[in-house]
Amino acid sequence: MRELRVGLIGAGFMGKAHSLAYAAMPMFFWPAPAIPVRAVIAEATEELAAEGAARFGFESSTGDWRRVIEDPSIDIVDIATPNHLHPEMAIAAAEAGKHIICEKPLARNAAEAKTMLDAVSAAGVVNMVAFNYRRTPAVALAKKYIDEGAIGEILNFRGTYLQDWSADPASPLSWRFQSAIAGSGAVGDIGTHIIDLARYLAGDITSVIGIARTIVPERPKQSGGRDALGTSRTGGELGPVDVDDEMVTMLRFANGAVGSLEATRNGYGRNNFITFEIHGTLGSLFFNYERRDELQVCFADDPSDRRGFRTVYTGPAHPYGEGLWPIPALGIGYGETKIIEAYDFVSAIVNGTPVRPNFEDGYRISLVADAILESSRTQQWVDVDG
Ligand code: NAI
Ligand code: SOE
Repeated sequence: MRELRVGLIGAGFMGKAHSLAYAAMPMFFWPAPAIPVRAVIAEATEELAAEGAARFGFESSTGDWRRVIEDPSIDIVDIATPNHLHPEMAIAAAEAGKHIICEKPLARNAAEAKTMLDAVSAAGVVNMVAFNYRRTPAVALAKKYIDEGAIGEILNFRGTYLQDWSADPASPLSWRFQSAIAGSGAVGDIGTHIIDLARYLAGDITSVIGIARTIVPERPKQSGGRDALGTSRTGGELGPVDVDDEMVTMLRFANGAVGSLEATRNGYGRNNFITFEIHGTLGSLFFNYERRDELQVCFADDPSDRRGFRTVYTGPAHPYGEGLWPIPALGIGYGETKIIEAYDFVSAIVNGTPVRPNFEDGYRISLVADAILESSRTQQWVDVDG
């Protein structure tokens, strides 16, 4: 069976998720399109890289990510570092002819994302941006129902992504609170996930008006480059937060639908509360990632005395069901979304088929994010145009 050699850059939270996905993908999807070989892992230092290789099962390690790009045996470059490093790494990888999967957001802003899109377009390499939540089977099922016309024309998309890991002002000033590294805050970090779902399910977004604001202006400085995601309390010297903590926005879609999005990392009690409710002319769909085996559906032609939301538990009859677990509701997790992502990416390389979301989608999502931030500054509707 064909093998594809992977060079992974970054051994943090996403380094772990992607390594798991490469190892597990053939166990779920068999026969696998190809076997991903965990070949080399790069980190900020030789020590971190060696630790990453030992932990995540890579053949070798390096403290210099350029060695991954220069290695002729590497087929796939996987970028799982903080956002400011994505453009330089992706452009170098494209110029070296590598297939690229890059973590979200594609870059700190749309201008940077465009340089990455141009590079992969010129190189003709397979490219994907890791907005994995659309690969939750219940989300893919919502897409299937919409494409089949089961809820008719879409009228309204309401989306949220609510978390609370940074609600405590004592949680550390990680890279996610620094615009030079992250680009923006809740808008870029989690807002882009729900923008991806809005575009995937309801179509292109044409204009926005929103509010993005910072709630905690200073946080204790953190030592080390890896984000502790609110779990450590350093209590030391404070440094400035120069990104947004939450955003609320209204949307207009190209197909005439309207919608709203909210994102916060300061909503006590909400953990990974990615929800959408979609109203169509023939029915409605509701999804909550915290109950991610379930899609709530209501169809207009249900008998009026039985009308109401009911629950479909995803399983073998649904998207990706052939590779996952044999009984509905055994439990889909975050790991499965990354395994499916790896499967679709590797399949695209082997079969020469398109894969989404690609860098074009990543760029268009960044345009929406930038427009939300601009409308927050101007308090005007802003057109999304690239
Ligand atoms: P993290 O802070 O846990 O890990 C980042 C790693 O990159 C650290 O280990 C750091 O030492 C390493 N790194 C920094 N500079 C480097 C360099 N020059 N060369 C090699 N490695 C370097 O961050 P996390 O959470 O893994 O985030 C990474 C990316 O993944 C970000 O773009 C983030 O937005 C995205 N992400 C996506 C998620 C999703 O659900 N799709 C979930 C979490 C993060
Ligand atoms: C923190 O908000 C974070 O790790 C995001 O960066 C991810 O993209 C999200 O999926 C989980 O939460």
